[in-house]
Amino acid sequence: MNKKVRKEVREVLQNIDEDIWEVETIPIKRFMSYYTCAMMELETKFKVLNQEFSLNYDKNPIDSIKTRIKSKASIARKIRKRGLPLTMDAIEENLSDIAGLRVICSFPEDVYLVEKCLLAQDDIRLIQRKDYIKNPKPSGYRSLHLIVEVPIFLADEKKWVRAEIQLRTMAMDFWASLEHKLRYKKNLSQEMEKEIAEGLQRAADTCFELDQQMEAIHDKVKKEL
Ligand code: 0O2
Repeated sequence: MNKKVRKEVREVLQNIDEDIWEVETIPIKRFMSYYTCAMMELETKFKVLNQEFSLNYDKNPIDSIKTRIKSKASIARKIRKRGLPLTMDAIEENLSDIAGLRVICSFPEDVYLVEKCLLAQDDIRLIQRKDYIKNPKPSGYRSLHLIVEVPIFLADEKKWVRAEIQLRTMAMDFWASLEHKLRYKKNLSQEMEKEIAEGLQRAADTCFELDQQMEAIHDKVKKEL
């Protein structure tokens, strides 16, 4: 087979893969449902923590929780981009963000408090931790990222499933949501892109300062109580 034909065959095979992946077969449905279950387990853990803090300490460290399951098209894109085969084994081994939770906290100290309480639970395995609050990304992005494994209990087995948790303050979330929208605006000149990136970095610093100010006020209020 010459190079061109080989390339064509490979493309056809890849497309067939992708078509099969998009079909809602029972194994694929089951595979995806593991991630939905892990997401639900984790969401409940955060809700329980918030409830407990609200009862015992009269505070709610968590403002809101957003959850999402990565779409199958997006999983296929990511796995292809990494040059991996589109198989359930490869996906399970290499993608950690199929189940995603975003936990929005009131103050920076709450981010670390919620992290500590979660990781203290004996059914949580920490796989990876990236602190983009202490070490922001060049874009200005701040968040605490945790990859964890949580057990899900099925009818006849216990399965450890991975999920990505992004913990951040409301100010960090406000910045990240808008930056995400603006990043997708295309066809900008290089000069304009640079200007926007600088503007976004300044805005990220403003959000950080706002967090610091609010935390300082919060500390004062706490001392008065
Ligand atoms: P989506 O749709 O949000 O899920 P990896 O995730 O392993 O491919 P990486 O870079 O090691 O790659 O992961 P990292 O740094 O932990 O960041 C992954 C996620 O963090 C991103 O997911 C975003 O949600 C968020 N993130 C990281 N950097 C930025 C940033 O500069 N701006 C914004 N708004 N969000 C950011 P995805 O995969 O991009 O997409």
